[in-house]
Amino acid sequence: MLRTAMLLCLPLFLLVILAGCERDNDDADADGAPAAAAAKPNDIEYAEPGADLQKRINLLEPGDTLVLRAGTYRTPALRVRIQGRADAWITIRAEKPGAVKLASYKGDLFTLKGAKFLRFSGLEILGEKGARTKNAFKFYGVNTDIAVEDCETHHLGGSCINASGIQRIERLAVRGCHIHHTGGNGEGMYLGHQGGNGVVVDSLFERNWIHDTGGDQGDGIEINEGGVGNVVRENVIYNCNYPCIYVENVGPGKPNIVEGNVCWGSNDNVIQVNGNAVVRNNIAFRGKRGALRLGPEPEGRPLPTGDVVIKCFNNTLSNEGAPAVVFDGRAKVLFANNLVDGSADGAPPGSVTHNYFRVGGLGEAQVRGALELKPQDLKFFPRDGAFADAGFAADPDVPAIDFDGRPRAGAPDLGAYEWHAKGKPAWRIKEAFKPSPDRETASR
Ligand SMILES: [Ca+2]
Ligand SMILES: [Ca+2]
Repeated sequence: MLRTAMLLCLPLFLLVILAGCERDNDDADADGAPAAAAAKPNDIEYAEPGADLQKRINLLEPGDTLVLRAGTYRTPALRVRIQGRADAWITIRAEKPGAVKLASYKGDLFTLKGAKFLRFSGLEILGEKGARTKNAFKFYGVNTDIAVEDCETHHLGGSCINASGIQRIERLAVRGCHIHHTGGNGEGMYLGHQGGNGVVVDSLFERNWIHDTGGDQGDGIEINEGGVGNVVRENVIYNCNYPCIYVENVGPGKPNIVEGNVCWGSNDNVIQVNGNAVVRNNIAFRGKRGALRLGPEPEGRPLPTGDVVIKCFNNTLSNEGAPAVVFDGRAKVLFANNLVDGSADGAPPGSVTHNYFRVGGLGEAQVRGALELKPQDLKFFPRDGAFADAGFAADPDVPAIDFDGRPRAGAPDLGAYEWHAKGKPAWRIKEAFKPSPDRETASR
């Protein structure tokens, strides 16, 4: 009995010693530098299925990592109110990516409010029968510097990222996530708030694989009014009820960038951009209303104001049964170097120049050639050298690389690929993550 008590006391004793050491260090720090933080080593904590995750999350401090061991965690919604520091992020991650499943009894899985410098990595968040997780990550209030990496979310009653309840998010990064089979409103990511009361800014959404987004709406990635300085790139998005990518901002500010994405299969427009954006190097096809729409819907949306121009360069747009590109007719555009494998609807103010149109034609300096794409085989590399070096160069946002991340040589080409005689893309489009150009180079 005494022995047990001593054993129990021993860790406590060590803790007192250690705490004492920390205090000594603080006292020794005479030059007035911030002391306590440096003295505390970054903790790596482990949790197993059945652990009280809420309690464990509440204890995390700057620099700490909570590692979830393999298994299935069934939990109430987890409130995340913790803050790391720029030099000491807090991480919540799977010990082995893909081996940790999280399901909420009901409601959301993680709810973030006032969180900062926080990373989630390698987690699988799912809805299960009888334990229907709504949103995987639901945001409230103000959150900054949040990363969601290499996670999978699926069969939810909501979205992967739902930021409908925010005041503001700055520097959110969602990358390498596999997002599918959403429910509720059904967006893969719902960023900001329709009408602009709550904005997502300076954020990055890259190399995600998003498909089969359903529910009432089911956009793939939706950035709402007031969101500026965001980058949506290198995502593979298909089978969406609403647009695969929808970017609404019509006001001034840093443009949103939509680039290097491949998107197909929407009951709406495949990509829709309403204003103040640069849209380049994308491949979009098979949309019930259009492959690309530039400008808001006719019904009751605000129009771009002032000098806002939608710049649209080097996209490959293909469609049958509906236009390949739809111009709102009121939103100002600079539309150049695009391969339009189908028809164009509407006539925009602004400049339409150096494009190919398979059906009909629009604007200045149209380029002719034999474009034989095979959308059914996901093949979009043009056969005809007529599109090489035939483009428009006089804008700083004309891309210096192509869809595959290869440098563009000579004058700009038309379409998402830089044409070359070998006629082969670096990456064959498929239902998978798009590899990063770095990885691509490394493997060649
Ligand atoms: Ca929506
Ligand atoms: Ca070229």
